[in-house]
Amino acid sequence: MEKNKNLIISNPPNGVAGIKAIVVSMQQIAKRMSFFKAFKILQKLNQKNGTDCPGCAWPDPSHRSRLGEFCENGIKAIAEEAMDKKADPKFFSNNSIEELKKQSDYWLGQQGRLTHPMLLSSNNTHYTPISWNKAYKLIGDSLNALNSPNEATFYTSGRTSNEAAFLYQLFVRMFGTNNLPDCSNMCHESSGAALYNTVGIGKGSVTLNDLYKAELILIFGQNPATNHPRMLVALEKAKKKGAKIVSINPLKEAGLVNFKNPQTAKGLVGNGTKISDLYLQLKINEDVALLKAVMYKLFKKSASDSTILDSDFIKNNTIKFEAFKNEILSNNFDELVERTGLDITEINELIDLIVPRKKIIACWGMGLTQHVNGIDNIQEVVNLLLMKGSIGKEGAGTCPVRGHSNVQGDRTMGIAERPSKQLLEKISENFGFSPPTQNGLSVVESIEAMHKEKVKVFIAMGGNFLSAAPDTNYTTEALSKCDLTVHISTKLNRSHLAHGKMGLILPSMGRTDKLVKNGKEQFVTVENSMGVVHSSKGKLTPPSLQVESEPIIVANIAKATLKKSKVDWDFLTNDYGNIRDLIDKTIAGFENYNERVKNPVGFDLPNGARTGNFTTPTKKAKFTINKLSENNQKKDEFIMMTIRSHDQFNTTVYGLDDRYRGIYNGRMVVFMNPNDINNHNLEKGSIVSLYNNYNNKKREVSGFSVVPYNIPKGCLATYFPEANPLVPLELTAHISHTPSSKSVKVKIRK
Ligand SMILES: Nc1nc2c(c(=O)[nH]1)N[C@H]1C(S)=C(S)[C@@H](COP(=O)(O)OP(=O)(O)OC[C@H]3O[C@@H](n4cnc5c(=O)[nH]c(N)nc54)[C@H](O)[C@@H]3O)O[C@H]1N2
Ligand SMILES: Nc1nc2c(c(=O)[nH]1)N[C@H]1C(S)=C(S)[C@@H](COP(=O)(O)OP(=O)(O)OC[C@H]3O[C@@H](n4cnc5c(=O)[nH]c(N)nc54)[C@H](O)[C@@H]3O)O[C@H]1N2
Ligand SMILES: [Mo]
Repeated sequence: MEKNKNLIISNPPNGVAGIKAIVVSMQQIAKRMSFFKAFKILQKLNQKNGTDCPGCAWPDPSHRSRLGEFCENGIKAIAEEAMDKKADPKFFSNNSIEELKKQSDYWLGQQGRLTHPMLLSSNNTHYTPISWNKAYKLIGDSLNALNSPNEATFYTSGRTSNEAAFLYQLFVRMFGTNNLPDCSNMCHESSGAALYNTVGIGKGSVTLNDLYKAELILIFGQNPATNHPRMLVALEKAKKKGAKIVSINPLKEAGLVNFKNPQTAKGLVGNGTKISDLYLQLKINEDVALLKAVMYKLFKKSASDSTILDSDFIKNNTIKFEAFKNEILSNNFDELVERTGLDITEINELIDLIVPRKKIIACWGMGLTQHVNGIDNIQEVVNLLLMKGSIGKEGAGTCPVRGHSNVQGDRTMGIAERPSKQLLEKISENFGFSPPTQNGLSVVESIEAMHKEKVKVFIAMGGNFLSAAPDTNYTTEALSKCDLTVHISTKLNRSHLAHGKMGLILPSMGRTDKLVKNGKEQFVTVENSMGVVHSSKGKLTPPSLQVESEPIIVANIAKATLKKSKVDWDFLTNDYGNIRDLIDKTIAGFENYNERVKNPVGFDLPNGARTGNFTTPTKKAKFTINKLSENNQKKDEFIMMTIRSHDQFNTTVYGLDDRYRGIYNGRMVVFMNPNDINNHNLEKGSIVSLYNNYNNKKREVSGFSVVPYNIPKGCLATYFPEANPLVPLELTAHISHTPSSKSVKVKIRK
């Protein structure tokens, strides 16, 4: 078969950022908006009292760079959200659904901001304009026609503000269901569940200040140069203060090798900072084996050196230590090492770094959470920290690096399909109704229920459910079986094309849009990855007068649906401070919300694990026993991870390059070890199909170009969402139900 002539495969660089990052950012802006508009928003981006970057959830330092407190990918997020082009009613009349389906995700995104509410009525070929009032009535009537509130499901993506999220969950519970799946289900759910079980809070424990004080930082399964670029600034600072950094990742990610800080003059012209002191390229999903091997050796060494483990901490602050220790020592060390694919000397180097240090931070991303044993991965990381007494004190602790800019806040506001008893009690107390107590549906469960026609109305507050979810073909079928699908969105995406019998697109404001209500400029609030809550105010004129804010859309859906409601929805949306007053009364940690959020740097939410006051039932942290991954890869099978390129934000594709991996002008690629390429009689650029047969269902994608890459043998990497048709819906993590999109077994053929 012919090769893809447009695709350029080159050697990945030895480091990231520098002047090139600034050049690329400027090009992205030039393509999408005027420099005047860009300047207006960028000078306020992530500044105190400014606009929170809609991109990732990395926190802002207390001192903000005057050169600009943002990164290349933040600029791309802004340029994409605030682009001048518009997908208006004329665009929809010129393009049928069938025509739009043929276009790429990149093309769909480049058509511009949505400007008007649009309806796809039964059997129509095009979306056509509908008034807001008619749209709200259609939603209210459709919800009220259901046999039970559980026949509707209400998705949330992590850019939604605290105010919108709080109103949304309140409305959904007043309507009568806990069907509140959200993007966390596909993301850090495993972190939340594992941390809650072991240290009593489903969030990370560290602050930026802790990172600067750490002696050792372990980075598992994360690619910060692309996904949290400003984390590299913090890592550089930590290094300057003496921290050692270890990266544990099957891929050699350039940003974890060397970083030239574009926020400093030195970073622009100098050699940059070496980030990782040690880089362990283990096989996909063998983190538990590595951790067990390390802890095995720590126990052996501690027999003759009592300073290695923190015995006082273990004795006073933890439970189940003996059982854990026995399990670790029951392993065969050599077998563990063998599984990792690493050399024993590399593992010994890691052990040598851990032995003398007590202030250890573990950071992680999707490389740990998106596996069947996602919870085991994270609990095993916690075990290591507990052994060393590395939690609940300065410079030490857990650092799950969250995805969307407010994904953590949405959960705090009650977007949860399995809500806590406390939350339901507070809602009942404050709003005079009994919220449903039965657990609701997660993302995967919602897809199954839609497919079985048990859920008939699907409503999404942001996101791109279809492209983000696993098993694309099955999920398309599931959505198309609904009576009504509703998307509250800023931009056109593939989910709008996988509509139910009727489909609605409701155009929403984004983080950069300015909102004035009754002559008063409104702001919203968000929570970053380290539990700091702060305000965010948009600066730009919204793309059309028809575009509405998320809280107002929720309030109007509630008014059109709920026959009697004790909540005065108009009062709440007349001034967002009124919503915050309700949050203040309902959600723990938000006392005096409106006052405290006036602080330009925001305020910290309570975090027991941070101070060593574990909020578990026993008030102690818990050691756990965790399973190794199921290691039954057949001879011709590969384990495939699905990851992000440098030019995308989840399903939003900014461009076709992945500069830090040497790929230009194409996304349909499969990264492969050169030995595997030879053994399969393939070569650089060969076009292949990837397929599997999980649960006797045939799944296949084709047209992928082979890229020789520094990746362990037997492992592959592809981009999400292109490879999502291969991710089996049923293959999910224990307890958290997170799709296992980092360990998909596949076979390859020409
Ligand atoms: N620009 C940009 N920023 C983003 C996003 C984006 O798409 N674009 N997405 C946002 C969201 S929602 C999220 S959740 C985060 C995602 O941020 P990341 O978690 O950094 O995202 P991934 O690209 O999925 O990369 C996961 C990393 O895990 C590694 N990995 C895969 N399998 C394993 C394994 O078994 N073990 C180990 N140790 N490593 C493994 C991969 O090589 C890769 O480096 O970023 C957020 N920020
Ligand atoms: N195979 C595979 N699948 C994955 C992953 C993976 O690593 N591999 N990662 C998973 C992860 S970590 C996540 S978080 C999910 C992401 O899943 P989602 O959160 O569903 O996806 P996004 O791509 O972030 O959503 C983009 C859309 O959100 C809308 N949008 C953007 N900003 C706003 C806003 O301010 N308001 C509103 N109302 N709408 C807005 C736009 O219309 C845009 O098209 O994907 C998951 N899927
Ligand atoms: Mo995510």
